[in-house]
Amino acid sequence: MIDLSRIELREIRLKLKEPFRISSGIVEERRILLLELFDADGVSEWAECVAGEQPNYSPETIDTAWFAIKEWLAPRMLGKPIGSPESVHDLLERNISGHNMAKAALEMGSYGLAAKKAGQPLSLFIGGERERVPTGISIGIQKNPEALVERALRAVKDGYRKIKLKIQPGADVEFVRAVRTALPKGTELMSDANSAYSLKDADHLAQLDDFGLLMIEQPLHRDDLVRHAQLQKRLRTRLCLDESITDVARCEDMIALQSGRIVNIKPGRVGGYTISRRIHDLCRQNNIPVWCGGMLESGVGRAYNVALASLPNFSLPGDLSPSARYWERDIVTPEWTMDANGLVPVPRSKPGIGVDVDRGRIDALTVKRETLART
Ligand code: OSB
Ligand code: MG
Repeated sequence: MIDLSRIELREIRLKLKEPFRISSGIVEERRILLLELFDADGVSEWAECVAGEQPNYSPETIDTAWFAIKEWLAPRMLGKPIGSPESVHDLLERNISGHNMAKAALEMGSYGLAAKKAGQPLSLFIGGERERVPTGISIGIQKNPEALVERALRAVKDGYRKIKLKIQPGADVEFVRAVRTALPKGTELMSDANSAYSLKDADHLAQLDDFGLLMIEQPLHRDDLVRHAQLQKRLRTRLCLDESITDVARCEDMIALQSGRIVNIKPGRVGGYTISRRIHDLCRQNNIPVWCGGMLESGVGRAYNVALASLPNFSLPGDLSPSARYWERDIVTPEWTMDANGLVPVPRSKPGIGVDVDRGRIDALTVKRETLART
């Protein structure tokens, strides 16, 4: 049981080592919303809201999430004993549509807190089985194919199990060809368009079939499930949906319509762990592989992704790169690491999220702070 006495929200700024460009926008410095959930028993745990700076990937941003948490979501939880974190999703969903990332931050934080109170590591608490999770890297759009090849080769040398190339019109077929030619044979390669294309581009995208990609992620708009199905019929390469899968029903639609054959599960995008789990189970029943996506999280959000990816049907490498891929220094100890085989260890001994937050460093990075308490 959890019983939240207060929630602290803060925004920290954390500069990426290198700007990250996707088809819909670029980020150089993350504005990260961290939450600290305090239980009436005195136990506390950290959580992260994965909403971005701009409403490009999804309609949410850090600012809309802050507002939604403060005005609508936190008041539903504060000062009301909650039997199990599994009930938080329904509690937050009733008559509040959208705002999945804001909901997910509280919902996953409830799992983190409940795990800590139960004296269990988060991965075991949710039924995770893997002790290490295989990891890929997501490489942003570069100014030319040479720059992309250089980064992809470095990533293979580092041990990453899957190389994902961000693409957009004008930076696609020739960029992917250059990387495929340069990489060792058999390297798992894929691309992610973040909705940059339309069905008119089907013939153009079919050129990517030559490169034996593991999948093409989200070529069309998030609402285009029918059009994704039409596109899938014209491609040999499997489509994977990311932005489109915002709940279990959208995943059922994807399966019924054959809009895609693989799902990228981001717990933030679907409102948290409960729905991630249902999507995971639905996909397992339908032989759809899933993998855990990322949103350039700090070490706190990463803890939740790594724990989720330890569930059994996460059969493909996730976007779960180690701390050093993103930051000069992460905000957690120990930092997230990856071994030479591209495996990230899942914390399996410490209760809760499994990493400590460096409070002095967080304080120094904080630009905004607010305490929400029961009114
Ligand atoms: O589409 O998967 C995406 C980052 C921000 C927004 C959308 C996406 C991404 C990534 C980053 O690909 C993956 C990571 O966190 O390493
Ligand atoms: Mg994606």
